[in-house]
Amino acid sequence: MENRYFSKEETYSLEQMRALQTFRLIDTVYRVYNNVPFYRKKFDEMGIKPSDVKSLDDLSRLPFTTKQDLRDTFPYGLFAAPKSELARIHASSGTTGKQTVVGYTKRDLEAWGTDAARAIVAAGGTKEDYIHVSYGYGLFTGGLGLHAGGEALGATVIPVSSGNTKRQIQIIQDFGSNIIACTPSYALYIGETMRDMGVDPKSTHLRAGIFGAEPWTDHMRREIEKLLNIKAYDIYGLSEIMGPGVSFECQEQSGMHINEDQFLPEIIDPDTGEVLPEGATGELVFTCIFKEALPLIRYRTRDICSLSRAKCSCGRTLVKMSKVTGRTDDMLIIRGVNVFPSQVEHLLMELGLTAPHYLMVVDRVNNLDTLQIQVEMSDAMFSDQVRKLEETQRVIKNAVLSKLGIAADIKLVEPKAIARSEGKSKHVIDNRKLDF
Ligand code: DLL
Repeated sequence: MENRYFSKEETYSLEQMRALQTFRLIDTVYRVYNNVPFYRKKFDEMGIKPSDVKSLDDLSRLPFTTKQDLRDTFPYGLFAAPKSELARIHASSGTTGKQTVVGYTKRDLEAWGTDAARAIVAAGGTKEDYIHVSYGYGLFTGGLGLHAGGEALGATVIPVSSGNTKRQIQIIQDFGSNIIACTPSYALYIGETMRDMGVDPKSTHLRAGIFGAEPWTDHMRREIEKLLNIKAYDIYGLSEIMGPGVSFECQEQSGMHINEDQFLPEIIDPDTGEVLPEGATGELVFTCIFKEALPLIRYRTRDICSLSRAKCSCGRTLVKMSKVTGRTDDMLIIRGVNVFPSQVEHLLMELGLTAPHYLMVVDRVNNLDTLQIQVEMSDAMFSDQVRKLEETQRVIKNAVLSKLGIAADIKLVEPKAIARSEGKSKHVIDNRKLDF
């Protein structure tokens, strides 16, 4: 197998990596203590001075950061760089309508380009390739993240963005796309559409795909590989830490190498916060050690996985994380969009048109996620004319689309139709069966 890497750090010895990480961790701790009042207060409360952090072993003494902390300091409270240094803002879904805002300096954007370029190279990409980016462009980090990776590599980027599947296929054929980047479910959909259109995947120049932003299984991988006649690679990331490219798969296709020269990973017990040993399954936590604008300390991703330092046949020494098999919270990822049930509840309360009882039914039809939201009518509404009910449905549908960014089918159901529960109420039925 060909051994090619984008950066020297990918094959550092453990000793070299530890030395770099230690230096960067210490630098980061001073940076946040001096520039972010939130961290200074937390450190002071815990009696930690930046000078106390001398080695990687001191990491576990530092406080955690959560999505709630980002929300409480909305929009820029955790930023460690002055406004004049910011080069870009992105955002991801929040739990109650408010987005989580993240920022980058010029150096951060370059580092991100490096992260994504490493992923493209690990998927066999070279500067000769056409990189077809079908992740959405905009506040979502997918499109611009892979775009930066392609440019950093010196490849040719085709910034198609998502949607209009037939056009995607036309572009693959006409422009000679070699590597496609999108969500795995969209890749399946493109493959199926290609088949329905009678386009032979072997007649295209597609060779590989870089798929992430949502959980997917090895079964889906095989389906995609067959339908598109490519090798399919996983890529992981989250806006709070960087975006796509926090970790990426190599030719071995067994777990994702974490760019640990930039992001220090830990696995913790989500209930106790205790750090777990290598190989244990738990919640993934990251400390950004090479970020200027938003260097989060021990950020709790809520993603469940495990870490491994087993030798990899690709030659990279970067620690690997397993596929993400679940979350410790109730966040759903529907067609690549992060959705919290509490957002739906919040929105229904805000509209005040119906009772606040609802049930989200998620499914996968023809390889595309579908969302139906069943909303209970109030007793008063029950006698309303059909036209009025249709209007209510339309208003809710539009609000879900504009606030949550997702198209949903709204079904009004009779008062008391949604089962009440004595304990935690059940707001979601997820029929997509992802067996890991
Ligand atoms: O989804 C960034 C991204 C874009 C990653 C394109 C890969 C490709 P957010 O919108 O902030 O960022 O969502 C982050 O998505 O905490 C995971 O729960 C989930 N996620 C991302 N990648 C994967 C993956 C982008 N490969 C959240 N497998 C994360 C499973 C993933 N889940």
